[in-house]
Parts: sequence; structure tokens; C-alpha cells
Amino acid sequence: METTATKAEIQRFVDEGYLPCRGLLDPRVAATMAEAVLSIATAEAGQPGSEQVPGKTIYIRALLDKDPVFHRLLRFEPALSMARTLLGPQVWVDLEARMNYAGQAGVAVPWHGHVPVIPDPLPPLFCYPHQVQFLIYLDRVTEREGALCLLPGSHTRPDIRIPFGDTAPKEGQVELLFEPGDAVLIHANMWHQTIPSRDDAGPRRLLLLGYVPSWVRSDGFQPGVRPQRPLSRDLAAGADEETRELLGGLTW
Ligand SMILES: O=C(O)CCC(=O)C(=O)O
Ligand SMILES: [Fe+2]
Repeated sequence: METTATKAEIQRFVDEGYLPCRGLLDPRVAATMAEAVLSIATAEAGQPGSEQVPGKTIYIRALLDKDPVFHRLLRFEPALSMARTLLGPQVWVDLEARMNYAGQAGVAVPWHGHVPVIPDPLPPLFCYPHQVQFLIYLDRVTEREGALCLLPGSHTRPDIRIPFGDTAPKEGQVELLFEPGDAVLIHANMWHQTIPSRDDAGPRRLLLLGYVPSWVRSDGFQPGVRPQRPLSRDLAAGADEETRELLGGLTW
């Protein structure tokens, strides 16, 4: 793999579990995607499967199936080549969004990691399901909207178990604020939380652009509102092999 990320950046990510990527997305593209997130959120709120806490926050899954504006993120550089440098060449892309509604105080996500299935102690031949995600911020995130808070190095610490609901500060935590289009690459096992919003918060929208090794599949439960007509199926139908692989079509 070739990527524009430096060896030092890749190593820093491996060691610390996160890497800020300022200006990853053109702010004009970020604005277009922010609008698309809002309109899907408006359409999905209250529908069966909707992951919404009314007036506070909403998750949207399977974004590639819901608006073609997101298709440019399927082969999005330098994100894709960084992910392949880290995980190997065969990956699929999982794209989700989260939005906090404006003007609500106290909206936050408590400490969590995204792949909490790592045994401690680690079995000697455990097949470690590494995944990485670019959190791409579409709005400005200031103290009003609430920083993202990370625990560097926690992605390789299966002994760290933070009970669900815990929001207390942790020693060594790092807080990040963002401009539209800024991103941070995180390892899916990195512990993180968000700082609660204030009542003068603007909307806080982000994309979760995830890269998963092709051998790691979730064939069962799919959360969220079902797409009306999955756009990625149409995309895959006329696509080359690489695109189909990125859409999760690799079988063996
Ligand atoms: O809102 C953020 O900054 C991070 C959100 C997050 O961690 C998540 O949705 O899993
Ligand atoms: Fe998260």
C-alpha cells in the first residue's frame, strides 16, 4: 500500500490509538453532507428501528444506502489508503452518522469503545478484530457542542473496563474540538466519550467512516431504519471488483 500519511503518523496511531486529521473533508462538501444528514434524520425520526432520543440525538446507519452524496466516501483518500496500510488491503466500508440537535444542554455519549469483545487475558491465538474509524465532523464543535474525549493507548488495554454510563474524567484523557471537515482516526477499541453540550449548542453532526477487514462480517442484526431501496445494491451491480469488495461483497 501507498499512502500520503507518514510512517511517523501511522506509528503514532498504532501506539496511541488515535490520529487527528485536520481538514480531511472540504468544508463545502462537509456542509452538503451535513444537510443530507439532517434530511435523513428528519425522515427517519420516529420510524421503526429509529435510534433517536427525541430532541437530543439520533444515529443513522447504512448511509451509503440512503443518499448518493455519500458515495464519494467509498474510495475516499487519504482515508482508504491509511486504513489499508493499517489493516491490510481487503476492507469494507461502514458509514454511519450521528447528530445532536441544537439548543439542548447535557447531550453526551458516556465512555465506550466500539468493539468490546476482546478477552482479558488475550488467548494466544486470538484473531484480533481490528477496525478503524474516521470520525468526520460536519459542524464546528466548540465547548458549547461538547468536545470528543479520548483515552490514548486504551485500544490495547483489555484490562480497562469502564462501566456503562460512567462520564467521570479519566487520567490522561485528551479533549478535541473541531472545525467542519476535521476528522480524527480512532481504533475501534479506543475508549472515548463526549463532553455534555450546553443549551446554546449548535447542531453537532459527524460521520463515522469505518473500515473493517473483509473477513470480519456482521451477517445478523442490522440496527437502524431500513433503507427504502438500498442504493449500494445498485452501485455494486455495475461496479468493478474493488468497489464490490469495499461494499462488503468479498466472500470466501
Ligand atoms: O459525537 C462524537 O464526537 C463521538 C460519537 C461516538 O463516539 C459514537 O457515536 O460512537
Ligand atoms: Fe463512539
